[in-house]
Amino acid sequence: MLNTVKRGFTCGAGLAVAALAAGFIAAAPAQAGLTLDKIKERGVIKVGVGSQAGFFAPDANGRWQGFFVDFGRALAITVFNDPDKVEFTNSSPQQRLPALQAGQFDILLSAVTQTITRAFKLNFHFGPVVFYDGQGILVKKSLGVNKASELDGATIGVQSGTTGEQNIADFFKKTGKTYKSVVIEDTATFTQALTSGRVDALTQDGTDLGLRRAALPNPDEYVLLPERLSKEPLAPAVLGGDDRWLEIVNWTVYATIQAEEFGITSQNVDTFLTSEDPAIKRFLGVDPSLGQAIGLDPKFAYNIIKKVGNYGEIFERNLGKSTKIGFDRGLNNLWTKGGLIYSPPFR
Ligand SMILES: N[C@@H](CCC(=O)N[C@@H](CS)C(=O)NCC(=O)O)C(=O)O
Repeated sequence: MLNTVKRGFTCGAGLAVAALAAGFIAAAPAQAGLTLDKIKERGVIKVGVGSQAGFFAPDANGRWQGFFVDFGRALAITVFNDPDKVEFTNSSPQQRLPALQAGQFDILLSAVTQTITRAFKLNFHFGPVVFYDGQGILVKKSLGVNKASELDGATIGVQSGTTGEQNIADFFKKTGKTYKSVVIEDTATFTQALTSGRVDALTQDGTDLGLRRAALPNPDEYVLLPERLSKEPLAPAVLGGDDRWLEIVNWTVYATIQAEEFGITSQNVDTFLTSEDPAIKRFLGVDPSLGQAIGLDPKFAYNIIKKVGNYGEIFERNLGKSTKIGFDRGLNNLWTKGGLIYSPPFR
């Protein structure tokens, strides 16, 4: 039996039902071009984010930092050539999807998994996957469990509104073992549920759990089990119906990826301005024909790389080996290096 402490807006099939009940599905789609007009009039892009150091968190000065935050700053450069014309607002996984539907955000950069239900039932359109994740399970070491398949009868905390709710149910259906679910909305309460002993384990995106574990005073007392229960491709989400806005999101992300493939960084970008390579000339706007043809500042990619950096720099600065988080690139490496990160051509 599921012991549901706080059940609300859930994902997958559950989410569709909850959304229908709450009338979210009837939300009008964004109209072509209007998002950009609205943003320009307002002078700032409204971005919904989570709160998890490394992905998205305010620093000591209240300035938002993190992997997803950097893509928001890149977007502000494409639109305004100013990385600060973006307003980040924390919204829980349960609240953020209806908030995007209600037009409270222009975009979610909050580790949202791209799923078919969210596309068709919620009318969300997804930009490029910026992080390939998979659902994990974090347990107390004292539980003595080394593999997910050894879990039987455990009490497991799941965060409401996440894909994790459905995935964990699927997982236990497959293993034939039992579990008790405790559904929690608030992100701080979620971690406390494990540290206080209210639950034996937490399940969420593996990266999220890795970040939570790293932030604990005693991380060695917790183990992130090796299995990944699902595919969690995390992508920017916008409301369907405004193709131009979606394309601006797409090519902003692609600019960071293509720059890494070219070997262009925030440090060396100016040395590429004299390159004779026609593809690099187009990419950096030295040849302005591309920017003119698409109606963007021909230097938008140059400006992004100069001020925010390429995909690899964004990854390393926020999550990489030089940080205390210390993630490997893994699937999030370039396709030329065995990963899945790939940009279509800039031409
Ligand atoms: N990818 C999953 C989970 C998303 C999620 O909950 N992500 C974590 C960060 S990795 C989060 O936003 N936590 C912060 C919060 O609860 O405010 C989904 O789309 O349902």
